Amino acid sequence: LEQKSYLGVTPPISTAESTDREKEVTVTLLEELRRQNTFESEEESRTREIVLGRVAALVKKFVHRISIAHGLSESAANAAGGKIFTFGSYRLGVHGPGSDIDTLCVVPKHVSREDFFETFEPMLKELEGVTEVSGVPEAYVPIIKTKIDGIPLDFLMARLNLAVIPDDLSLQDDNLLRNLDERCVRSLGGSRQIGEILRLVPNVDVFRDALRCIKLWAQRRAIYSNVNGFLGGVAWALLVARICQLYPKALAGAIVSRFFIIMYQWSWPQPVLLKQIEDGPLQVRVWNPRLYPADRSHRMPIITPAYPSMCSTHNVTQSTQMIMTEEFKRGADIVDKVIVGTAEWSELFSKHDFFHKYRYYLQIIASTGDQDLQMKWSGTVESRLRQLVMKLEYVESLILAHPFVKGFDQVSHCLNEDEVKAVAQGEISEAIAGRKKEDIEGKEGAKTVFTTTFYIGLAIQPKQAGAVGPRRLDISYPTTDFSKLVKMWDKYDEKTMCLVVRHIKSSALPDCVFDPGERPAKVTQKRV
Ligand code: 3AT
Ligand code: MN
Ligand code: MN
Repeated sequence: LEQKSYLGVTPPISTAESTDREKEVTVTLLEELRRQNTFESEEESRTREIVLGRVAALVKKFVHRISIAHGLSESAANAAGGKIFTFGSYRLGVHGPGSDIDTLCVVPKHVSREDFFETFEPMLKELEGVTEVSGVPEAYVPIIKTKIDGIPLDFLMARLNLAVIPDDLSLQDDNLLRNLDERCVRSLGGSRQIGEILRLVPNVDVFRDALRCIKLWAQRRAIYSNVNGFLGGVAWALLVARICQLYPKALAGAIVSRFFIIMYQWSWPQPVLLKQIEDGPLQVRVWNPRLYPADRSHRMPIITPAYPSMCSTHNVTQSTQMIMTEEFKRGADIVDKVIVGTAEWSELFSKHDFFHKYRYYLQIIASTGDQDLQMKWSGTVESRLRQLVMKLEYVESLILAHPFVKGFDQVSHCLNEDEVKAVAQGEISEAIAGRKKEDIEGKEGAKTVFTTTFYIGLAIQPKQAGAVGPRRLDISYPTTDFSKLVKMWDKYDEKTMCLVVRHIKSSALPDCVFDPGERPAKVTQKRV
């Protein structure tokens, strides 16, 4: 029987080494990535290692403390162990300056999630160099966010069914998931997926350099965002990893070039897999379009490799798929030119043109009178935006509805109820915009309003030749429907939260969506 000699679900496309030209463009690519400031300094890198060392020791101290409280002997408490695993961009080796370190704390079975928030969190607060600590125990994936020596860290925790967590523990074994709390299974997920990705690529250094390029490109082109229907960090990593499998000997420059052309031509909804999907010991769903209709609706399925395998691109819609496909094409064209020497890598990373591209935009304005509430309300609205995009996709004369990847936050100090109403409608006059907190302090009826404005660009079908009268675009149904849907949120309160959806012409876009000097010259009739 022939032994499989390759990584992936098919043999490689080519096992050839990169050409001399591909070597050259790989060198210039890395130079450009350095110029674009995607790498941290050596000093920051050392700080991270020191912080991680201190954190690893703190986790052991925490497990020791809880063990003693449970009546274990000093030696048993020491042996109980405790280990940290990193995941996210740091573990992948593609983090930039200022990235966080996503850190999973693995503890033995006598240490509980309550201990994590009641004992470990206060221990963190006492650690030298800690500036921020905030635990969110009720989150879907419970988390403690912190900053140590200037480095942001996200802490998750998983309690395994083991009396002792040895230093050489690996999380690869699916049986570790047996009889665990769901939150622990979810917390282990990120780390297990990344461990598997790194095992499934032929050359980790090539993978890292190519992924760094794709990440920067996707961020600059405004298509890096899972919640808005584009791809998140894990999905981009999986795509690059698959290309690495298909060209196991290629250098990063060659991987990037194949990446664009293969992704442009991919026959979706054929899934991208790094290995065959495996079954495992839990009563949980594994991605399976033959069994589950919901999985059949995934347009660009990119499947995580570790059990339980899931689709990392659940949010992709018809519109976002079209936008990404266009970007793959643009990338392929530029990289072709880079290879023949008629373009520079920097062209690949030029800023998106979202706010220049459309004649009409939808503004979705979420507002409240309180900063903390605003975070929750705008987050809820943002998480439902793709529902609006999908409803708009049914509108006949719309070719696509293009959601922008981030909302714009503004704080407005209003003197009266009329101003409050105007701001909530997106009408922030220069007088309001220029006002400071002090200007309204102590004034009766004055109020501060927090707004977050999301944008959807509307590509409208050109008017049919011979058609009579103006083309009508009726989007009242999808927008009303969307408002209703958002307000079904169980914490929605009509007295404190406001949502406005309206459409504007591109000329009415506010200055804050443009970089200084980016705004196209307006045709002004006022100044003659
Ligand atoms: P950065 O370099 O940190 O910007 P990253 O890929 O590490 O890039 P994050 O730190 O935001 O990005 O996320 C790392 C992983 O943590 C990705 C995902 O598995 C998990 N994760 C992120 N946000 C959440 C969330 N809100 N809830 C649960 N898991 C999350
Ligand atoms: Mn991270
Ligand atoms: Mn994080």
